[in-house]
Amino acid sequence: MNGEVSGHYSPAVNRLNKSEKNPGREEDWFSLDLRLQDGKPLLLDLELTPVPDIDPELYVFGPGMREILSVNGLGTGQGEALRGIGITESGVHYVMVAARNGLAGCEIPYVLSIKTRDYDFSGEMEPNNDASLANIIQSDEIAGRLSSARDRDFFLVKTSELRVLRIEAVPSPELDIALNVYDASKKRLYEINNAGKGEHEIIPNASSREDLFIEVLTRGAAPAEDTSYRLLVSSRSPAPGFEIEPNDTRKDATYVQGDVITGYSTKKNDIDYILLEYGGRARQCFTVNAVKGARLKVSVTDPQGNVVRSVTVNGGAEKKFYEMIDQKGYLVIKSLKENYFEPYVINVKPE
Ligand SMILES: [Ca+2]
Ligand SMILES: [Ca+2]
Ligand SMILES: [Ca+2]
Ligand SMILES: [Ca+2]
Repeated sequence: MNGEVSGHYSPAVNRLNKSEKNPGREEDWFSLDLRLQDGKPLLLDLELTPVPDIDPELYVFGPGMREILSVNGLGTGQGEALRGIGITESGVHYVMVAARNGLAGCEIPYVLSIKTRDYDFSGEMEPNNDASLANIIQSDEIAGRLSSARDRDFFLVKTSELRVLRIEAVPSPELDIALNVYDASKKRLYEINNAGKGEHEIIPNASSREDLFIEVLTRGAAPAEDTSYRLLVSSRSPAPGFEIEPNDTRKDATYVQGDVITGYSTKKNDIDYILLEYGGRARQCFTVNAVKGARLKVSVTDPQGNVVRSVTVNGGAEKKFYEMIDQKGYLVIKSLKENYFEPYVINVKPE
């Protein structure tokens, strides 16, 4: 269904409103009888035009007067919008419009636009403001919107085997976007806020054997008008020679066989431990290629993890050094300056 209704923020005290929270408040209620086809969810989009001196509130209730979502607080003389509200059961739904700043009325009417569309996994479904309400990711690109500075959008990546995920958030030009990633027990694994307004945030290689939650949020002030974003999530199997995060400590080191090691600045100040093991004493030649824009400090350790040599490599350059490994040792790659988009490559060969 698509349509528009209009109404007034009436100046009168509504004596019929006996609610404890807002006694006497003038509220405009609209009912929508929404029917799902074969149980498939619908998305409801609501837009309320601004009216001078009015700070509006917008509510959506489902069958049984269950509150689904509400929005307020953008300010006096502002409109409100709720987009992508998930309708998951058939029945009569209600939309309520009220003025937050008391009972002051206005001659100018508001217009409320009401639209529904099919939920096809290419967009978010609100409410999704905590992990228990996360939208399951079933598409490699999802369009979303941060409807206020407080909006949080959670997405769930389902997996039961080791997968390496590339997660990228692409905001509209005025939006300062940030990402958090949580494991299945809601422990935070990544808190990513490297870039500014309008710039991508990226986690190039988050690894997990179990479900992961991605939270999209803004760290900025109340977002400007266009608060849309795209979330790109792709996943692959782990590749030989590739680091597996988390590997920031010796005990979590990625064990690498073969002579090519590839890894990313996965986050700011990332540390990657790589375990090397040989049958005996082996003098190895290390060739480090840092990607443009990055700066890496690469260290080799003894079997106990004590650093025996360090080199710093700047982006676009290659550095070569030799070191003896006695049975085993670690390569420790510290990101001093990050390029999240492309990996570093280290070749290890017997001299
Ligand atoms: Ca949202
Ligand atoms: Ca949300
Ligand atoms: Ca890394
Ligand atoms: Ca790491």
